[in-house]
Amino acid sequence: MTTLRAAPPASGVRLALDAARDHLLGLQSPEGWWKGELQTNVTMDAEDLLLREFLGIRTPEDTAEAARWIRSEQRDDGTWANFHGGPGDLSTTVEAYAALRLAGDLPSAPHMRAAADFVRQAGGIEGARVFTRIWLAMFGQWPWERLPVLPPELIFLPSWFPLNVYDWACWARQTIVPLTIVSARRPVRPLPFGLAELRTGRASQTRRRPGRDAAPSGNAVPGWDTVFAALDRALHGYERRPIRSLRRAAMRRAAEWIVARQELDGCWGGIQPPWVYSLIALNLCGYDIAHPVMRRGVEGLDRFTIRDERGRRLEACQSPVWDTALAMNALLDGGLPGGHAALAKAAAWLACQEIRGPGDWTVRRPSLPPGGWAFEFDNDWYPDVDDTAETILALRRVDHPGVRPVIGRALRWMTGMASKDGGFAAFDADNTRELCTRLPFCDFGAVIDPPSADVTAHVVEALAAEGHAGSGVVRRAVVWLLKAQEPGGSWFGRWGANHVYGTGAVLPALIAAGVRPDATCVRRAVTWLEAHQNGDGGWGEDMRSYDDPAWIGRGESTPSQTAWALMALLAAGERTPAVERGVDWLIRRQRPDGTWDEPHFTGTGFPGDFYINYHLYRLVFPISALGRYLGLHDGGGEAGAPEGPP
Ligand code: R19
Repeated sequence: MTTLRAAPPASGVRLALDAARDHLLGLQSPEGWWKGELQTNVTMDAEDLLLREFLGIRTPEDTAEAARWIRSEQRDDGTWANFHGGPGDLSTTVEAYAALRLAGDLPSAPHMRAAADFVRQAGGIEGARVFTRIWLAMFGQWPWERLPVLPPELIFLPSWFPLNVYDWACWARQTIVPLTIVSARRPVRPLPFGLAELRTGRASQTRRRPGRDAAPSGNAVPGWDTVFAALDRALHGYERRPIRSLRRAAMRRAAEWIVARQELDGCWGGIQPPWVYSLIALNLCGYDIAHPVMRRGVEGLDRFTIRDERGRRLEACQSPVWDTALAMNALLDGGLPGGHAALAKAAAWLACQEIRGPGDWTVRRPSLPPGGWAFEFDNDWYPDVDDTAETILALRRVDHPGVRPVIGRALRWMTGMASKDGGFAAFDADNTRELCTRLPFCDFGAVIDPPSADVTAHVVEALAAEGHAGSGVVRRAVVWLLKAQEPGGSWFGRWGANHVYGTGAVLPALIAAGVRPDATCVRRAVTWLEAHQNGDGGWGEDMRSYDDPAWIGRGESTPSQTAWALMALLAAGERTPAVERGVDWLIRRQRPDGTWDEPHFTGTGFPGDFYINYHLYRLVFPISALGRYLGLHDGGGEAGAPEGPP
């Protein structure tokens, strides 16, 4: 198994690290933050055109540029995928096709014909996700009658009642509230073309997703599908004759709920789905395009738009806080002194981004004072525990006066966000109502936000670094993590791909919390990592691992995943040939300009459904791994660090 290759000489590692560090320093914004592109899939761009068509603001220039991008992402088999190298995705291909039809591409063109062939063979519009069919319904290409109903009256359910809006994960909540308005109004704004070539003519079946819906797991409640199918029929009946005054009040309340949650930059929740559906819902409630709320919303989209030689594309979300925290941790791991000007500037920027007010999380934790950070520039209603943990880890290492009170509030908020079972989720505490996942409406993406191993690990790491390793909160979180370990020794990765990410997060956290490197749980994880190292010395795990267990721990080596595995092994005290080969892989694959290529997506939005290529991951994680490797190597990292500004 182990090839006999000498350990990479420390001087080579240092050179690689310095080049990477310089590259990262060069990417910092004048304001102090870092932000890499957040690349996802063409549903963003297709839906942007459909949104503009719906609102009557679609221009020929935007259309041509977006179409150019969408065409450039089509693969040879005529399909569009949700991640690099992934299989063609039915819903994504339907949406891309519809957008290209808007742009004037003819069904007879070879690339369109190939796409339509795939769509029909993969189940047609009838088999596409609910979101896709809602888009088509808005343009008269799918009957509203044949979509699951979610009535706006949902907004009146009190927060203790099952399926009330606070039972839903925040991203689903913000998406569903506007969609209840849209599906109550059932708008149809016809297109000058049809999409008959994408139909199979068969009845639509509920979209089944491998690994989640197929075989009900132990705690799934049998019979709910039947119950919800009956409920859906009843709601369709109600939809025909709603109680007029109740419906009017519900629409008004839902619209107010939405308007109250618009952020300063015009977005909703910092993410694309709530943003576009909120614009559509408010438009249907009578907000015309000149209304300040609408104008700010549409103009805000512009700041999420990237334009380059391949055309125009939209980011699903932007990650400045996350990227800044990761970049700072990487630079510090890589030996930059805590007093370096770049770090001071970043720390000052992060301190300004602190969330100082209540949000939707307050519903479940009403007496918890605010603190912490969101992922984005503007998302004050939805700070998250993951960003807060990583930001604490970064700020505490920087010599900057004035960050201590910010860290104190963040620690208090983060600690208060523990779920009842001792684990931590991203945006809410105790957001675990499985019932939400059973609704026929919910055939795409996670709709609840239960604790995950990766977020729990980041919290443990931050609390331990701050001297709370012995606290009850950390002890319960560690027990949660130990229970979550897979039989094979790894941990599932909720927000990164996949078991390599989970294990890469958990091992450093357990060690920081005082678990000994020779503990059985650590040894089992080390064994799992070593068993999944590729022959080339790197690590990689394909997104298909979320649907097919045969892919767990398997995939082409990537820089970020190799770095995660290395950080786990280094935390466990490993100084083995496996580590040397991993470090060697990073050094050999580094580009002359100091960064790495990473076409593979290694970030997870929703297991099975939505994936992210965070463009800074290829750089920040290798820097951390190499820096930690050298630190161990030298017995306490004194990497020659430049002083002063970059
Ligand atoms: C760790 C830090 N994180 C905890 C934050 C990660 C944020 C990733 C950006 C997510 O952007 C989104 C969010 C939601 C959606 C949806 C969606 C799916 C199902 C429903 Br119901 C509603 C919306 C689709 O695309 C998205 C992108 C890294």
